[in-house]
Amino acid sequence: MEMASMTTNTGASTSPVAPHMKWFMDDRFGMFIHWGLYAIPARGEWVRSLEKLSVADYEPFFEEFNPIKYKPKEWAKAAKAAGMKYAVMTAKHHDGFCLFDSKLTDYKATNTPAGRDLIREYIEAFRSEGLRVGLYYSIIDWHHEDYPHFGDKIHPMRDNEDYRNHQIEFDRYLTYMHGQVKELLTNYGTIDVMWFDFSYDDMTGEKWKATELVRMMRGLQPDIVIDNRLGGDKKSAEPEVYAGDFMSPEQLLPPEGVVNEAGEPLPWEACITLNDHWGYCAGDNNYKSPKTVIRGLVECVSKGGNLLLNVGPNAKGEIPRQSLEILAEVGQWMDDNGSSLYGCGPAKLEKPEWGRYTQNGNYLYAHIYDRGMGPINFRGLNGKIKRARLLADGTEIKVETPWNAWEYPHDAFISFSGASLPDEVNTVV
Ligand code: FHN
Repeated sequence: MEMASMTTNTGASTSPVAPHMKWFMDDRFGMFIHWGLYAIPARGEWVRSLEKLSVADYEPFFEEFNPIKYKPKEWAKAAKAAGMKYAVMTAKHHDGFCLFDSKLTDYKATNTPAGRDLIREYIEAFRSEGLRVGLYYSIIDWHHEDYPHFGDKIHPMRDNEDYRNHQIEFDRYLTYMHGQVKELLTNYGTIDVMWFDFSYDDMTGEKWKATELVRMMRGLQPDIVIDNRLGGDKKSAEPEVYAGDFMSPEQLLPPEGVVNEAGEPLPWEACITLNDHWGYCAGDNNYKSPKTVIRGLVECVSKGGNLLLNVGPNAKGEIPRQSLEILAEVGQWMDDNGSSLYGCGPAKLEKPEWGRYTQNGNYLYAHIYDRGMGPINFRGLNGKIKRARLLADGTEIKVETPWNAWEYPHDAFISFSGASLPDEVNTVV
């Protein structure tokens, strides 16, 4: 993918980032959806491996899968109301079950009592609500006969010997895997994100024939955004073709932004669960609060990244009530304050002790967490701000004098909007 220097929202040039990444870096907030047969045992998406379930043990779930309450339009509306701009849904997870009508396997949703192409319905529903659509695709496959297993003990191949001993079959598996990716990029219209999962140990890069795979993908959909989990070194000065378009930290927010060897900022997206599991887990009520989600999203954007927040629908096809309630509250905050995140990135200012800054062109946003009782000192900005307002309701803020945040009822923050910010304040996205 040719690398062209790209101006950010501020008009300032920044490190070379492919033009097709602009929407991704503007939208900032997406919904991750882990759904499949594992929603029936309801003990997370690794249940088959962790409990060493054989093909026969797992088969009943295939025979009974019938999500009668699956209404993807409701999912899309919930994502949109939460302020999410894109989604990524599992087309196939490690158990090999395909939620789409693949012609390359019988192990698919259209052959279960569901009898539906669940991915096609997801894509149509989310697009109709104006969200971009991504697909998660597991390159690990515990079901495919040519993906080497060890009896009924299921775990990915761990070393070259396993790979060498299974080369012939594995090449057949790669033909299958590449073929399914081609189906997904051919039969479902524009796909905005392809989220592969995952390379490990020496099972990386060309072991997946990743160069051939990505070249095929770019031939079909040149502007598709691809994650970094086919392997390779995205931080390298010369990343491999398959090194992907963004880094994908998981269940953590990087301490700083993510940069390459040259110190240039890289696109990144933190994928985080709402409770403790990706796939539906009936007993997991350890949900993050709306405030935790909001502050996590603000932190991502303040460091130049995105947040992909996961929901795990149940076997009936419903997003858990607790998830919906959290998303709705996050959405109320986003209604008032989303402009401080969409199209924004880091401000080239030291992180203030009371919270975080984000910036978009001449608009600087102060996210004030510690409202304490002391006056807030906008260090280095006093006297340089044209106008300051509370985003939630437009209240004027006079920042020339020490600003007493506690005087305002809002847990929000202010937007310094003005014709010109201090010269030293430039955005690096
Ligand atoms: O093994 C998967 C896991 O089930 C889940 O899909 C996460 C999401 O990023 N990725 C892998 C673990 O890193």
